Amino acid sequence: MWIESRIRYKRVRFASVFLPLDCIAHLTPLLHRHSQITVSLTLSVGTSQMASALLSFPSVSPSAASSLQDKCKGKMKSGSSFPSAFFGKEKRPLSMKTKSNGRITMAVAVNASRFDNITMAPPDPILGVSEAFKADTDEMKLNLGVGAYRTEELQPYVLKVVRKAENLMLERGENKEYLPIEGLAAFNKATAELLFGADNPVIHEQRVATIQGLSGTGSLRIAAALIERYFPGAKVLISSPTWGNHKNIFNDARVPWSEYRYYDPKTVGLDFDGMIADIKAAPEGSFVLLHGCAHNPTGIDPTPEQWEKIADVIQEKNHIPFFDVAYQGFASGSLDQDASSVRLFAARGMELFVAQSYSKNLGLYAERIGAINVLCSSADAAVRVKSQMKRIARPMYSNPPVHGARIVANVVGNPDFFNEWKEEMEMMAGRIKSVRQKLYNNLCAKDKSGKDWSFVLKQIGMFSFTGLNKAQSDNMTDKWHIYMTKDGRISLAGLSAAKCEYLADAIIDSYHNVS
Ligand code: KET
Repeated sequence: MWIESRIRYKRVRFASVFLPLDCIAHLTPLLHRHSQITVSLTLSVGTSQMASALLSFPSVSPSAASSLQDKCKGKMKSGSSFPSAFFGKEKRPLSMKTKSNGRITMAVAVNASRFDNITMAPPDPILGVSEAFKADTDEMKLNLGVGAYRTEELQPYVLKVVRKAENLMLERGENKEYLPIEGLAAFNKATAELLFGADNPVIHEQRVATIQGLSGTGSLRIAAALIERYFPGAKVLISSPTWGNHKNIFNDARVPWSEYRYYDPKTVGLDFDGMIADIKAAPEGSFVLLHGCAHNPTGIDPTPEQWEKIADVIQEKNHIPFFDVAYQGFASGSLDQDASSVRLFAARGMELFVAQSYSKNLGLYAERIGAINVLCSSADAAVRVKSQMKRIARPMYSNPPVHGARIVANVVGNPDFFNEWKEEMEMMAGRIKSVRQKLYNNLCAKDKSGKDWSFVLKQIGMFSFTGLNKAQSDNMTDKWHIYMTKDGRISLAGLSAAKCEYLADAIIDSYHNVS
């Protein structure tokens, strides 16, 4: 018996052949291996032979078989049937259609998935590093990938003041009702005041539209959606390099972006002239994404004088500054000092965006607490902007989580807690500074090549941008079990004093012995 077989791959028919029935049986294992292949059989034979043909497909489900029987009713010769014993246990979709000439066509889709065109995504360049670290069993392993603070024992740290605020919340027995779309009012007030300063006129004039966001990332994403909706075609200028997720955020929001020069590998410092030239050259009315403090990944910030000049050119070009403030208080140890860049722009009467995060400075990484603030030129504009941000948030995640918002509101709202927080922040920033110094001392003492390692001390914040290239960074991981991002960034927040010497050895080896 010959059977017309149409073989399809990913819905495209690429073969139509007549095969002997025996051959169909040989096809079955192939179909199992290549689950995307669909074979349609057109049988121009009696139903008993058809039953035999179905035998070749042990994966056809009994329910599908009986539905086939139903559909065949009246179209097949009497006495024919499809015993369910013919069909195996595995469930496979089966459909068939009849043709007027009495030929019966079966399409047997063997485990064909609708997701066949979805390829494997690459691991995340930052969070993927933690996954690889977990899988390493070497006892010297060190995770300097993600920017997350660790104790000297390299353990995650929950701030004492956070524990106190949480205990207070437990005592009060607060409920779990939905928050409004814009988040917790006490949090929104506290976060805008922390950013601009409680006595800043922009607060009293109610010119800041603030909504609680899903930490820094979610807040940036809301702003990106607002730009896409209300500034169609406007470009976002992003520093080169920048935090690995910025481009993803704007890509997903379909906001075009381009880069401005920022880091100069020759001086291991700021390419200030390049930065200014690129901001000047951008189309008028672009958004300029700026790291409020502790630039990630370089650890290089403009000086106060340079900030003034950046503000000048942004104003000149009618651009809109868009600050990402993920490290307020963590860079210098002072909340006010780390907000000075944003305040400088606000004092010029500029309209601007600021995304805030409490992941690092309050150690609330997993609580996903942050905010998006839009400073407008009038209270009326702020009300309208806020209403539109709520409109964006509602279908995205409806309303934000309450726990982290209450922690922030309680810590900032209670003067004792607030002072304790500042002390703990200074302690964390201080520990990072001390391992930075120790790493530098070790690099200088151990490396006899005369290389200038002083950039390690000049950089600020959680990270050091080592200048190691991808091959050298791979060596750090493969040979020394030190996990870091492939752009050469190391998180000093994940380094202990005890591991500084080991890290220095690894950097020196990678720098000199790998090119
Ligand atoms: N902005 C910057 C500059 C930043 O470094 C981070 C996080 C965020 C925003 C967002 O953090 P969130 O937890 O959404 O509030 N950076 C670290 C973690 C990460 O990549 O998600 C990091 O660079 O390691």
